[in-house]
Amino acid sequence: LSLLSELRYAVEHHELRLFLQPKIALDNGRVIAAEALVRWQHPVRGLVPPDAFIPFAEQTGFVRQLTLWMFDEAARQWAGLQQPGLPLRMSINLSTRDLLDLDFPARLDALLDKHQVAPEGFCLEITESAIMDDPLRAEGTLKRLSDRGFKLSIDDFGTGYSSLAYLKRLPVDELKIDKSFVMGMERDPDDAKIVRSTIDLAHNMGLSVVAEGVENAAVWNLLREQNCDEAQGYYMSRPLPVDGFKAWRQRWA
Ligand code: G
Ligand code: G
Ligand code: NA
Ligand code: MN
Repeated sequence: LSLLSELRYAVEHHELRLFLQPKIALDNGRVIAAEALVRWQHPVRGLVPPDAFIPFAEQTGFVRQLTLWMFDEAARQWAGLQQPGLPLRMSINLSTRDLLDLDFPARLDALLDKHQVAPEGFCLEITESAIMDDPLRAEGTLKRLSDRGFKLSIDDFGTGYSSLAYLKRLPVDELKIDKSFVMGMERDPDDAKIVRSTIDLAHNMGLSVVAEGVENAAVWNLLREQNCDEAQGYYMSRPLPVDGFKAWRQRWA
């Protein structure tokens, strides 16, 4: 069986799982968002991590179905994750393929409709490199998504080749500092400078900034001192199945 037919089978037979990892406000410790990350519960191979199939899904174009499955599942779970006075936004990862698909915004609309949820409840994460594959086309899709009310985030910021002049034109709300810089900031002065400058850059452009890859209290504290807005990482929680996430959140609160 080819990997592609196995993946098709996986979607049809409910083998994909949506895991969630919290994004936490550094000033008050509140859980304000959760990033949806896919896992594959394979009947024989066990829980398969996305690195084992996302690159393949991107090459073959299957990733478009995967993104829609993730969005459908996130929208289905959305209401069950809201608490009074504590709205929780869900972040979904997009790929280049989604940005090139002219029907993509309409497909998301249909899923919002199906689950009766609003676009403002979702953040769409896009890597710099996905945008730079076809910047004009990406810009068009991102504008349409932003006009609809979706929040947009630039993922793995600092690792791609986008120019700031170009990013300035995009209707983006958030920058996510790549985890390589965050994980290195305690021991590597260059990483520390990159993190600090990215926080300043984001704020000067009126954007919110998230540090991913926060693995210990020291990094959490450094980021807080530097007025970083949100943190995500193993120090607070690994990506968890939805039930596990809900239980973790009760303990965290
Ligand atoms: O969850 P984990 O850190 O193992 O993810 C590894 C890689 O797979 C990351 O680069 C992450 O962005 C990617 N990934 C995880 N879930 C999704 C998804 O639903 N869609 C896309 N396009 N990428 C994902
Ligand atoms: O590419 P993207 O930024 O979407 O990928 C997020 C990936 O980073 C997920 O696979 C998640 O498991 C991983 N991740 C999240 N927090 C940490 C962390 O603190 N340390 C490390 N090493 N990986 C992390
Ligand atoms: Na991401
Ligand atoms: Mn990232």
